[in-house]
Amino acid sequence: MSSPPATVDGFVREFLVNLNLERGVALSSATETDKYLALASTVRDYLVARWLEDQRMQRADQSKAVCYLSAEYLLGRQLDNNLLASGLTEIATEALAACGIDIDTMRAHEVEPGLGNGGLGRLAACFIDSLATLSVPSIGYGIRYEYGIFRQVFRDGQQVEKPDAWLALGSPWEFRHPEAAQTVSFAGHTETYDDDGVLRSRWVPAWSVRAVPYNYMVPGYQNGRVNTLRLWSAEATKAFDLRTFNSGDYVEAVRAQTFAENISKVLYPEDSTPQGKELRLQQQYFFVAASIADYMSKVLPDDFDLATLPDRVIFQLNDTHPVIAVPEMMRVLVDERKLDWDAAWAITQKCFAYTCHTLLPEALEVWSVDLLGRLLPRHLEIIYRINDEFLLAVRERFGDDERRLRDMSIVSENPASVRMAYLATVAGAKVNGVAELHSQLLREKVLHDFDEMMPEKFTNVTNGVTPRRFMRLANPELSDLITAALGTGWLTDLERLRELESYAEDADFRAAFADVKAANKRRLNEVLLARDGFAIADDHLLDVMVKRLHEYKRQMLKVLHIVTLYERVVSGRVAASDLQPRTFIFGAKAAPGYAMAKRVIHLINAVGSVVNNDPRLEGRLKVVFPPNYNVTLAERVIPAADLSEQISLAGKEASGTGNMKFALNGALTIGTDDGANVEIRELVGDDNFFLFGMSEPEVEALWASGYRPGEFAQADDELRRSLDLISSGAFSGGDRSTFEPIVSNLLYDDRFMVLADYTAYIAAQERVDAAYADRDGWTRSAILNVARTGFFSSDRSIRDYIDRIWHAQPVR
Ligand code: AZC
Repeated sequence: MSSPPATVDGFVREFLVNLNLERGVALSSATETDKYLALASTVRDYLVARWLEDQRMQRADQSKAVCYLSAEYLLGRQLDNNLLASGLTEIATEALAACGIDIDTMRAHEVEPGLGNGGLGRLAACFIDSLATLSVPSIGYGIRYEYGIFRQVFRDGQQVEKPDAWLALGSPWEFRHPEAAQTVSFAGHTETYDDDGVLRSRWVPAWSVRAVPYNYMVPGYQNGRVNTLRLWSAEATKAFDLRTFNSGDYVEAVRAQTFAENISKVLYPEDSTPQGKELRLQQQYFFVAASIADYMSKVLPDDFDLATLPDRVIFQLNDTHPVIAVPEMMRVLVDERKLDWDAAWAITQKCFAYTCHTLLPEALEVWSVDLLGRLLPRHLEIIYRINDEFLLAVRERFGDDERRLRDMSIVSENPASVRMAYLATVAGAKVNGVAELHSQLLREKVLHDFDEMMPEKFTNVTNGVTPRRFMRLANPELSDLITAALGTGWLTDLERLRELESYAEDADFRAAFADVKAANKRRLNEVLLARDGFAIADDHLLDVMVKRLHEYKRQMLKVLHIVTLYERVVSGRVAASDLQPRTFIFGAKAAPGYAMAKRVIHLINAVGSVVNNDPRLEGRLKVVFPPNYNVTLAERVIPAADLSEQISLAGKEASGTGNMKFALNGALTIGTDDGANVEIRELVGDDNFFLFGMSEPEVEALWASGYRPGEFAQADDELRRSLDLISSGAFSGGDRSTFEPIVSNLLYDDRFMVLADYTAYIAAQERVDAAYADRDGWTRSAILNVARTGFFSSDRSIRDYIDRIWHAQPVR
């Protein structure tokens, strides 16, 4: 098959055909939705031929493929990315103009698929972009949630969650393939049977659902490569339907259908704090079982020698969510393909690798033996056997070290549960953290015993972000400025940004760079005015903290900074005219069940409404908290930012990826020595980064010596005044109880040591003000941030995965 001609006329013709034949409307009567859907189909038409060809090659080719297993893909809008990748942006713009349509209204019409919570899901989206751009044969597997991450609204300053009906306008980027459905089973019991003289186990499930794939094209950046993202949707099986319909119980049949379809209904909105819900385990097994069956049946030839499977595929486990794939692979190999256990285990251990994204113990998934046994009885048996054999190996190596055996057991006692991170570590060929410090702490702390036993498994791959979306699309003016200086090619070879270093010394370039920043602020102003009615003043330093709301990320430290500045003025110690004008932007969703995080959201809004309306501040401080921070908003906020807030307690943020996006767009970072901040600071240099706070070893030492947050409040007058102001009801209409739990938590518990880092943080913010006063010097630093952070392209991350873990080769 061939693509439509890549000309304006060709595009117009294809667009009108789609409008007429797919939407059944004429241009004169088409709605915005009709036009948007026809436009999306048109862009798709240009990509399909390459896509089919790449799928054919992948089947024919013997090269190794990467199957990225992730429960989340936080894709963001697709239209612009697909236009850019296919090189059609200009043609499409002109073609639509010829039809009287402004392409920007089409862009704005798209609802982003929010099929992820935050960093982990967005990382997966960056990775599939880079895999395609590097021409690595790969498939992304995941879940097509009918409802993605909830839409956040504020009522009286408090978060309210609304369902995210992202499919309501239709989803033009997907192809449903019912003929490629897989059956996924659950529950029931296991039994042994005599298979021609061999005693084997098998699973007799109680119920099953149909997993229907929806395929999405993942185009590489202007390289003609189109990979696949395959998201599974749950439907009731035919057999199930028939049986109940035949029994005449219509209502029961429909209920059964709803039950099955619940599995892919909604994304769990917990980021880093899994709830151990049965439906979540169903989701996890549902998508990995379908993905493994899909890969084995659709991609591999029928006569395939399973012993060579590790030469053909690596399944990358994006955190613990897909780890049930390990016993599933064993079940397929042993029970279905009848391999003996040792041969199957040897294969399995080479086919999986595991990425850990956290250090918080509460974020490591654990499933109760009881639940696993009920839902996946055969898998539980397999896990027990894997564990028994593993503990034998531990005993062989370390003797009867009961402490070690207990601490390393995949199955823990009281309550009996399965530690999925341990299962992944035992099964995986490699285990990686997502930034240098994180990988080091993983080895030293979370998985210390495993590192002692099998150090060769552990490696690091520092995260990255796609420069196509987060530079070229989000910041077209900066991209043009860079291209004018360096020529083309840097978008796929981001280390070339280094060549900008000399431009930092060029006054004209600095002026042009500052103009771009100013233009991005004006554009953000327009977006926020239209979206939420907020205005951003041109002359304010734009200080941004956008990320999930979590105590370890320490939005409270940012709040205390704002309250401190406010208190200085209202108490008369500082004149408003002496403040550096600043606008603080927050963006953050809280998990619906996370009470403290929701209180902090309430407090930010409350502080904002007081600060923004107090005439004594003369408009010099402004707090802006647009609700429903998502990828689309990130693409507007990040390019406008001057200051990037990366202020987690050292040792808690595995990597961060927002930190990279800000630096690449010329914001300076104020941050702790945590996650990838460490690597950003090493690259940009101390002069271009505002470091503050305790290092991870200092945090440990303070814990060990007995942390008493109250002592820090006693020692810093301004800290005490700020906490008192919050307690006094100044931000809650005089009500002292509203924010009391936040203040007491800080004074008496403060797990994330906000008070211990407060003084250093305020001092660092003063250094920020001083630096910003020299605007030209600031711009110079901003340019150096861009020039020196090309390392954080997700293309580099993917190359590291290839070299250190996958050993798969790009196919051109
Ligand atoms: C996040 C980490 O918190 C963040 O630091 C990292 O940048 C990101 O993954 C990508 O690696 N983790 C999660 O979102 N979720 C879990 C379960 O860790």
